Amino acid sequence: MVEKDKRLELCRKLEKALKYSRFIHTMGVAFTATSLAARWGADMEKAELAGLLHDCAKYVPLDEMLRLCREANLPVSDMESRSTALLHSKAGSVLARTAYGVEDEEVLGAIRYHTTGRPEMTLLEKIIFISDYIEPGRCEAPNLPEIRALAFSDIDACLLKILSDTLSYLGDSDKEIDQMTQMTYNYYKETVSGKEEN
Ligand code: DGI
Ligand code: FE
Ligand code: FE
Repeated sequence: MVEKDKRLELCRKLEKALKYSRFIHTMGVAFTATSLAARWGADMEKAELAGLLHDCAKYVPLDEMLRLCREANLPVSDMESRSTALLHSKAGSVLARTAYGVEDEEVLGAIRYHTTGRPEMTLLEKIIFISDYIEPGRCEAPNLPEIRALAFSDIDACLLKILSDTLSYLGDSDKEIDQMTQMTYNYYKETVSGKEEN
């Protein structure tokens, strides 16, 4: 687990950077991520750290997010350049490094891909993506009891269900679908159904 003093300092800093409701969500993600890490054999300290920091850039203004990504040489798509809802994850991975001193690439990757996922996610990336969706404070998404159970029984099937429900939700609300979200869904649709056929 994250060392005690470091964890206290990090939580204090996040409490100031986030709205109270977002801070509580963050604690829920960190807690859920450590539970999933214990279940699936991932590094619990990395899971906790990535969970704590995943939304660290949530309230950074869009122009500042763009500057962070530009300075870190991270490419930003057209759609991302218009949306803090999408860009906060990529910008968050930069801020985690520059403002919170995180150097671990696995942790930074889990922050970077927590909104859209990506094909061939690492175990830690899957854990943060899923924890963000199922932490105890989340209650609006459909199928949560089924998805929460799947998170502990079949992690890839869980991932696919979240991606499929997210695409349905975005389609129903006439929201533009990010290329990476679609690519992630396509990839896991193939791998999960491929597994079922064997
Ligand atoms: O930051 P959180 O609210 O905890 O959750 P998040 O980072 O998963 O998602 C932020 C928002 O991004 C959420 O409202 C869903 C949205 N999102 C994810 N994929 C796409 C998307 N929005 C659009 N327009 N297109 C996507 O492909
Ligand atoms: Fe987020
Ligand atoms: Fe989140």
